[in-house]
Amino acid sequence: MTSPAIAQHLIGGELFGDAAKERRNPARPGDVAVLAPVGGTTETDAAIAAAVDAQRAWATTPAPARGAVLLKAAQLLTERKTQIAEDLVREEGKTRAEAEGEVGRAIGVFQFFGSLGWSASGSVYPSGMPSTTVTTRREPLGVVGLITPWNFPIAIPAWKTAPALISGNAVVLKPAEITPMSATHLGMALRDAGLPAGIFNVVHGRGSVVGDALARDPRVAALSFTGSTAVGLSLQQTLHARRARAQLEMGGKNGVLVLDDADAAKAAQVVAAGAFSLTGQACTATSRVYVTPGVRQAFLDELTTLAGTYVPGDGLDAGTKMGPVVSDAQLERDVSAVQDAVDGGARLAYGDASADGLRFAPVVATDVAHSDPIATDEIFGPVVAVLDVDDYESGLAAINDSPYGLTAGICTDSLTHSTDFAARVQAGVVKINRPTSGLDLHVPFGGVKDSSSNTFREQGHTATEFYTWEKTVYTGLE
Ligand code: UN1
Repeated sequence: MTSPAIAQHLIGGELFGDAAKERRNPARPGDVAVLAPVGGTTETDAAIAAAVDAQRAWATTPAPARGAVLLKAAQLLTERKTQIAEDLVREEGKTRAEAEGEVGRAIGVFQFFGSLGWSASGSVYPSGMPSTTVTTRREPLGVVGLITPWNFPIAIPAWKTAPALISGNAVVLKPAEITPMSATHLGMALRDAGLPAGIFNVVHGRGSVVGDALARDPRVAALSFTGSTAVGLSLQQTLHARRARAQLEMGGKNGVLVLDDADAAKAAQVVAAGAFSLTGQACTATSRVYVTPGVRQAFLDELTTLAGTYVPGDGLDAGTKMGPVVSDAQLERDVSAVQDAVDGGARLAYGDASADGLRFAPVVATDVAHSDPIATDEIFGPVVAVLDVDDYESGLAAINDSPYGLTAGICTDSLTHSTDFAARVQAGVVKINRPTSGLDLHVPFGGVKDSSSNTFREQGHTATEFYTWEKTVYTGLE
């Protein structure tokens, strides 16, 4: 049996912490994947203080030199990729291919933002006043807090941290409690890359303690959060009350519309990948599908066949296509969503409400009404509801009739329908003949409605806007 990985706090450049809490591998209950410390307000306060102390010197370091540290961190993550991915599988459960893809994404993120150290970040305007030029500069906010979820335990911290650092901020990260090792790896890579002490800090602990302390502390200028809508909206209240900037990426109930003119097999592949990859544990996952009558049966036949290929197993075993559910609490959500749907009259075209440990096979539910919870509430598991609609317009209306608006998809050969869908669907990301999950790292990402604070986008160049404010400088020339 492999020994446990050791997660630690990183505060003021020091890695430390006792092995207070164990996290077991969701695929193998006997495997203690990680031992981690549990921090509280003392550690959070120390991390914020270290960040405040270090930030000014970092902000005045030339941007290309800041970028060089990020590029070095990318190189170290590349060298350590196999080990990081293995630790990620053991703590989170996803497959090795998914974990390696995720670490690869974190590497790409550091390469992208590291390179931005060389790019222009302000504007030059003609002034309306005589002999004057006007320029703008983007100033860092200072110390920023990051609260990140367990489902992408290294990619999400990376894509919040890199734009914050390249912009000259210092960071305090509170990673999800059940995936402490991935954030520790990120901290070690940044420290070993030569990032000055205090610029990137990691505090492990409970969201209601460490996360709350970050949201309340007046030294923390902004907070970027990815997680549930309930927690996000409550953090927003706290941040709003002290006029701190908030970036919230929250839940989704991502719908796909499959039209008669779609190829049934291709549409099923798009839906299966969106619904069952990552064990359905992505806020971008497909969880409701609307089909028009002419394609319904062929699509369902293809989808149930594909569902059978997602056999839940140990993510470290070669050939495993789908890992286990992350935790007992998540399994309980998955199982009760399916059970309630059956009690409400749904039919299960594939799967059922049972599990073997945390191994839970995909579920395809049909005969579901538009207002049934399985069609309206986020589940975060490999469960997809298939609903009948008469035509394109009623399908579009059904997708839009939701408090969420993160991603949405359409499967069609019609340019007219796909173009109209992209224009009218209420979602931050639209996928045409592609799975709702799976994002490029260099383009904007975010949702609308209850899925997002819908202010600043994550990812790509625009991500730096959240971590900076724009200053306007008038210069008289004579
Ligand atoms: C993806 O679909 O590739 O937590 C990423 C999440 C999202 C990221 C999804 N913030 O699932």
